[in-house]
Amino acid sequence: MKSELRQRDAWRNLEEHFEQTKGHLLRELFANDPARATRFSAEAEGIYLDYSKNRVTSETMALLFELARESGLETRRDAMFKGEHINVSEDRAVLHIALRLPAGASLVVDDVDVVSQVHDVLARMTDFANRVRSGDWKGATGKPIKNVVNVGIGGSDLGPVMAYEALRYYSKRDLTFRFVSNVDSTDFVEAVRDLSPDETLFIISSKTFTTLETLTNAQSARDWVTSALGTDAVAHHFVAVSTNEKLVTTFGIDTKNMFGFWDWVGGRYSMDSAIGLSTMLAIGPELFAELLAGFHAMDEHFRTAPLEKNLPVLMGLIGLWNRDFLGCPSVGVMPYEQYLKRLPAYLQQLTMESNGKHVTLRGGEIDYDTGALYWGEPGTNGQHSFYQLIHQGTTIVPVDLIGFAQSLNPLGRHHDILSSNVFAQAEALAFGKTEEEVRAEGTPEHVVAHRVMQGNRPTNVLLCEVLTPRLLGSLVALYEHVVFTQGAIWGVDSFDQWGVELGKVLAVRIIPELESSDEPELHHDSSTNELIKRYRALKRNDHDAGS
Ligand code: G6Q
Repeated sequence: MKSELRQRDAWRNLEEHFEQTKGHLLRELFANDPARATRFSAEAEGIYLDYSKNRVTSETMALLFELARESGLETRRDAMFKGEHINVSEDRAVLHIALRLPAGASLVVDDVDVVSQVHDVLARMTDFANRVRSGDWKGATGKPIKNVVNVGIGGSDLGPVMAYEALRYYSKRDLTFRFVSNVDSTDFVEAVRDLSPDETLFIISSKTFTTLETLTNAQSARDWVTSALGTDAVAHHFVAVSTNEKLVTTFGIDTKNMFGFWDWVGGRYSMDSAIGLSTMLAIGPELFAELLAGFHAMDEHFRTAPLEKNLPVLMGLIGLWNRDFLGCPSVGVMPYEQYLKRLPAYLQQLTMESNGKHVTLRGGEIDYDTGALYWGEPGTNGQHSFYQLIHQGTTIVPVDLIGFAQSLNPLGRHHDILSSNVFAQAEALAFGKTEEEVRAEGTPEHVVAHRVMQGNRPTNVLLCEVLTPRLLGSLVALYEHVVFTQGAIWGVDSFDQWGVELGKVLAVRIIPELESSDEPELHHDSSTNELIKRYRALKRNDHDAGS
């Protein structure tokens, strides 16, 4: 029997509609409707979204809005904003939206006003950031802090790194920022090799304070500091961001140097919580407040704008149409802004950890496609490598092209050259080049087929004025709510991540097998056993013993 979603009238109508319209070409759709660009565009919070170069008609959009309504998107959205426990598999509220509510607002969840909690932590972060930035906070030898190293992984790393890179233009340049995430010792060693312990502050960022990678790196950081400065130095050189007071204390960080958050903030939705402490240290509390204001403005847009003009809803629905009806397995995100170079990696976690699910909220098996693969690189670099496949490959890859009208570092003609590529790529992907056009250029017959570009390849263009902290907040919130929109329709729990657990558990079992000085008895499958034996032999530099 088909799933609930596939039995919905709107879904069935969309299937039928797809069959009738799948031969439509963007060339024809544009030729037949001179107002297409204005009809299929929307704007909010400084982001102009042109979705006209997607394979949709007014009817497609109407059916998609119907699907959203039939699937209860608005009810589920309102439930999130009210703090209901919509993360069912973990029985938690999902309240990253509360992290950016202005002071004075109120949101009572499970009998607690979370907004005042949020602003208490923000006030402590502000005080701390001001002390470090002014040089008032001193290291163990009395020197001010010059270097900040965030130690965290996944949601406790990708947001901080992305935001630091994105807002580097606005950052305090006499502070150096490093981010250590990988348990590969190279990450830590390279991050600190040119730093002095007495001028370095570590932020240990871990929601649970149980994550093996982060605790291993934190321990190495602690050893690095204490071997140079003694144990008392920990209080001057370590702060923690976590929900777990007990384990922070056990690690040796005083809770007065701890910044808390709450179980209702998912890791991948936490860059605007205390996990953003490194961001606040980099750009200062005032610009951090602007970042939060940008998030909040997009939240309000998502909460109140009619679906037909609602940016996250529009992008979410188009993504779903491309995924489930056109059958596109991936989405490329290409920011034409060098400062956003880590945005694709950030969005990869946000989207794929949230919607890479194969069961519904109630545990039913899913018989349609959910989360697409997200990937990307800043433009124009990607154009000189993988764009070939996007233009002429056998897989259709819908692309989000993110452009800005102004550069933060204007230099000669650079910015117009960069931006021309945003528009040119969208144009080329949509309209391609026909056989006749290729021939008309005098192309020798044997290369005509090679030079034909089918076109009809979907893009969204997001055009903004200039990258500011506020704009970054709105842009990230836009994608958060795109994920929400799709998750609500697919009926999945976008806020858990059980899929990452098994590998972690198995690794913990394997660690002693790699470390043991005696040859361990291995009880895995033959492949895993052989790999472990070979690793142990190579580790001893005993090349014959592996097989
Ligand atoms: C994000 C995930 C995951 C998490 C990391 C780090 O949504 O839950 O990426 O952020 O595993 O977890 P800790 O912050 O608890 O160390």
